[in-house]
Amino acid sequence: MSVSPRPAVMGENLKADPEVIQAVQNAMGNNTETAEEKLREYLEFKSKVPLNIAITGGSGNGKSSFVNAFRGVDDDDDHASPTGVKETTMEVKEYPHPNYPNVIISDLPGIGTTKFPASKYLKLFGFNKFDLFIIISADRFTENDAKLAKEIDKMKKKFYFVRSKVDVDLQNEQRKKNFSEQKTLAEIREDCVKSLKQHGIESQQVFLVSNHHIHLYDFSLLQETLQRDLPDHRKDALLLASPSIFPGIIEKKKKFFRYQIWFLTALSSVVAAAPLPGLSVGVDLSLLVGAVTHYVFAFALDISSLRRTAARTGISYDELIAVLKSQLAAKEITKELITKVILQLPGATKVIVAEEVSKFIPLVGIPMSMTFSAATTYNLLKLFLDMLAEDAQRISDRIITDKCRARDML
Ligand SMILES: Nc1nc2c(ncn2[C@@H]2O[C@H](COP(=O)(O)OP(=O)(O)O)[C@@H](O)[C@H]2O)c(=O)[nH]1
Ligand SMILES: [Mg+2]
Repeated sequence: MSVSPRPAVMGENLKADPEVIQAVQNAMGNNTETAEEKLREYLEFKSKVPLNIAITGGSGNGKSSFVNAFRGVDDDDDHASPTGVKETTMEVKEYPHPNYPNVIISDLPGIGTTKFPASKYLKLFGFNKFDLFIIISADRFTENDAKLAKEIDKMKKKFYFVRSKVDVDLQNEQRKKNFSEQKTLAEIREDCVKSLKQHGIESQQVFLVSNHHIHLYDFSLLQETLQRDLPDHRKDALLLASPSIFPGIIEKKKKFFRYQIWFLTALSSVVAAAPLPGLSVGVDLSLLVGAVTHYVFAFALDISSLRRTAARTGISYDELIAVLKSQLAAKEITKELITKVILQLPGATKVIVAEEVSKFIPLVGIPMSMTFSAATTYNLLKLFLDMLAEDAQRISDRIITDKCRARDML
């Protein structure tokens, strides 16, 4: 389902524009599925779109650390790519993202380790299954790196050069008089570009990263560049799997889900306006549970993700939990929890969304088959999304404050 057109009017009086209605009707196809199934599939983003990113480069360059950093996994985690170990195996190791297993980061042995020529190396590791290649060096790029890039290019695949461990360079340079971070970074970049030129690769962008400080330097620029270059479906897969600590990612994820929400709402209004056989109008609680669960996972606010974040950052799990405000993070999302949160909404918001909800809630218990109108669904989802995005921002701010403090102490 594509989510490009915007509705003309949003909010209380939901009225989707003809373009959206058309898109929705197209998406509904020949009515073989029920609306609820369609909504569920859409909201829960049954991420089947595979994205496989190959990481390659010499031993010790930070490949495994990069794999772990991107997946938000601590180097000591049971599911981590082991770091600081000399490469001995000749296999590709696949590391699925913990919350989006359709996104796989593959750790390839460095081409130098295998001693194969570039074409054989790519064939041996089945280059076709990879969407793109990231070539990592902790120093200048070598002839092997360049040969590999040229061969990847011949295979019509994309490659990106990453220079890791810039934090180490900066720390070393810091001891000198007249130290300037910008100047040091510019010199590293220039040196890398020059080394590539020497090996026949012209005007290539090089991304400077620290696998231990992924919110700094070019890690997020790399993410943006990959996202820009990927085809539509894979763009979304990469976005959802990207760490929320990258600048701008929370906002982008929020935008992605906003589109989903109005599409969902348009879908409900379309079905309500022109009832199609076999399609139900209501969006029920279980659907909200599915959507909110997805937001929680995308913002890494589920219990397992928060535990992983705690392990990676050294900030305790309890300290992370302490900054959360939404009542939806670090909890299992159930119908009961959603209802409780709705009923506890502050005055004005409650008037907008809870009027309809309270009609359904009798004195004894909560009917779990509660359904909502398009307007209420829209308001509720928007509200839950905002709450969770704010919590994600709180976690991100907490980590960054901690890292800044650690840097100041160096
Ligand atoms: N300071 C710093 N150390 C790094 C960085 N990337 C990797 N390392 C360290 O460098 C060593 C080798 O990294 P590893 O990821 O195992 O490299 P691989 O052999 O290419 O997989 C490990 O001790 C890592 O902790 C980085 O960006 N900054
Ligand atoms: Mg490794």
